[in-house]
Amino acid sequence: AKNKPTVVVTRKLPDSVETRMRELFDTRLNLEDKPMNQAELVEAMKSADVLVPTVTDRIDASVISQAGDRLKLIANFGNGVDNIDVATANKRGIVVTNTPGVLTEDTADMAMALILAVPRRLMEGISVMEQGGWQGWSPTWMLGNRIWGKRLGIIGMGRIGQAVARRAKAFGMQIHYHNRRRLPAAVEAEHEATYWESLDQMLARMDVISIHCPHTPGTYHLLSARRLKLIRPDAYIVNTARGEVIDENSLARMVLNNEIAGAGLDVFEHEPAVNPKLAQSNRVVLIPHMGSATLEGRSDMGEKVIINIKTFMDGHRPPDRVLPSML
Ligand code: 8YV
Repeated sequence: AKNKPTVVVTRKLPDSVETRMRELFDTRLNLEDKPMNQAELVEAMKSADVLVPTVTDRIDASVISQAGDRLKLIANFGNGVDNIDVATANKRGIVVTNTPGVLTEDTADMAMALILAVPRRLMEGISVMEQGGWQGWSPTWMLGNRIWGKRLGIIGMGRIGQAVARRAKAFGMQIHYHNRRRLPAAVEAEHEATYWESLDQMLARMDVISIHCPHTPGTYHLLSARRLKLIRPDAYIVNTARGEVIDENSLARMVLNNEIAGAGLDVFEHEPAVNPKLAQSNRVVLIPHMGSATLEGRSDMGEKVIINIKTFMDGHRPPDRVLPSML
């Protein structure tokens, strides 16, 4: 019988996924679920044919070059691969895969939840009730902003961006988007979406902005201090993509100075740290990187990881191979 590949998993995964992996591979699990530091990652990679990292593992050029020759596949448990230096891995003959598709709807749901929660001041209302602070109803109290009829500007109109567009359209929003490439006319028509080649021009016209692009060298601080200033002071911003896409310090300052109406953030520049200015403000809703956090989603992500490993080990091209040219 063929030797089973040694698969090192860096974090605790759903039980069903771990069970299946143990059946198929010589699987080394991280039952404690303690994040590995760079030295521990290097050690783990030395004894692995396959590494299964998550967003909390920084597989940079230094880690890859110290990892030795045994490692052949990095099967990321996650869609974003900004935690992995894909080009360096590929140069050393290591294939990288991700888990696209299966977290689209869950992430879009969370973005829509924030698009609703922030303008309607949902968390403020909840916190009044939790603190027993409800003195009585008033026609002018707790007024938020309507989203129906408003303009939603989607940055990054891929799978998740389009899933958000479908939801927002059902809530009566007008869909606008900025993307590296304009969508085919038929897809644009399906979403009744308006394309903005200029991100600057789009930002200045939107009521709500939602980010759905990957974090790459090209999108780092895409929403820089300068661009954030283009956003109208009565507009809202939602981020379920990657914290690095927004200059978080500048955003925090703007929120405190009432230069933006509010923000709904699932992701942060230096997770798990959160800019304390953001945490202070009641105009923001903060959640801890929960976009894909459903039992179903995380199980499906595990399935994808397993299929990628199996296909690769059987000598075929894994379905979700990531190439530097795709980033
Ligand atoms: C996960 C994500 O939380 O897929 C992504 O890019 O950010 C989330 O699905 C995380 O990546 C798991 O590693």
